[in-house]
Amino acid sequence: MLIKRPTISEAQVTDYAIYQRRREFLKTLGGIGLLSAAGLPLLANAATDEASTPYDDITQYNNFYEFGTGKEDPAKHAHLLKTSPWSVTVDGACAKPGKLTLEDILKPHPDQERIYRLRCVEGWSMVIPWLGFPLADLLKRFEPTSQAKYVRFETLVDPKQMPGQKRQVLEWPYTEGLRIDEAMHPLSFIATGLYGKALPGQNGAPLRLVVPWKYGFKSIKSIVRISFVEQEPHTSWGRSAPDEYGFYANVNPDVDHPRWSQRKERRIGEFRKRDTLAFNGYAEQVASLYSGMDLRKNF
Ligand SMILES: Nc1nc2c(c(=O)[nH]1)N[C@H]1C(S)=C(S)[C@@H](COP(=O)(O)O)O[C@H]1N2
Ligand SMILES: [Mo]
Repeated sequence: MLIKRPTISEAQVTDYAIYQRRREFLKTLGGIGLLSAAGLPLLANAATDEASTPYDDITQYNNFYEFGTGKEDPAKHAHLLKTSPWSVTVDGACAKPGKLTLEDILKPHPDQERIYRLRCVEGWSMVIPWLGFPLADLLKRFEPTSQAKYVRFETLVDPKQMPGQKRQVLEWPYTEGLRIDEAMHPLSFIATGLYGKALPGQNGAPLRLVVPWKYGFKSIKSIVRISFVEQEPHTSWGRSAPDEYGFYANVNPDVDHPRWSQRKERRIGEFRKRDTLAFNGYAEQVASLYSGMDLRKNF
């Protein structure tokens, strides 16, 4: 029997094949000691050996409600988003607040690659080769004070560029947050690209958060404001349904969403469902952040 698959253009297949081969090549060089860890940003910190999800799926099956609630809406409408010039306001409990241009934000941070699983709360997942840098490296530049217990992030608001904002499907701006120790954890990442290329609008250009051990909705896109705050910030999803979308949102197969189980997931491109892993497979690195916490209450 033939299984119907989405068609992938020849150019994109080639693109993907070249990308995988380049990775294999660099892995070989690294393996025989031709490249130091420092000279191998592409592979340092690779979080998984699982096959990366094809570029077309990563960029054509998205959640980005600012462009509509359908999975194809972001790819269709993200061309409306103007990512240059772009600036990010940093404020709250820090010694060096300010409004920075995208160039100011990115300049001190050379590209690193991180291959991370992304598990959506809806029950699907992908493996995405991001380009970017650790969130902690960015946050430290602003010298957060001891009052900075949490970090709040906001996405751009502009219904002309983001037509989905003409409807109140969520509270705009899309707002998310992390506890400061989660934000400073080495796995927390600012992505500016994927598959070795600039980040497409539908994936959150020009810069977005990636927190791989949490459900995808924590990984806020197209960030324009970062605030150091003392209280746990409200979030857009938490406001819309507090019983369904908790602040922590750590991937947890043992805690069901009120309307569905979280035991299994469908990896995009695969047929048989996979078991969902505690902390999305990153338990060894992050479980200690939550020692002593009741993860059913703090879902
Ligand atoms: N601003 C904003 N960020 C967002 C969303 C959104 O609707 N708006 N959706 C979230 C959800 S639910 C998921 S699963 C991921 C999807 O990221 P991807 O489209 O790059 O795979 O983005 C998250 N970040
Ligand atoms: Mo999601």
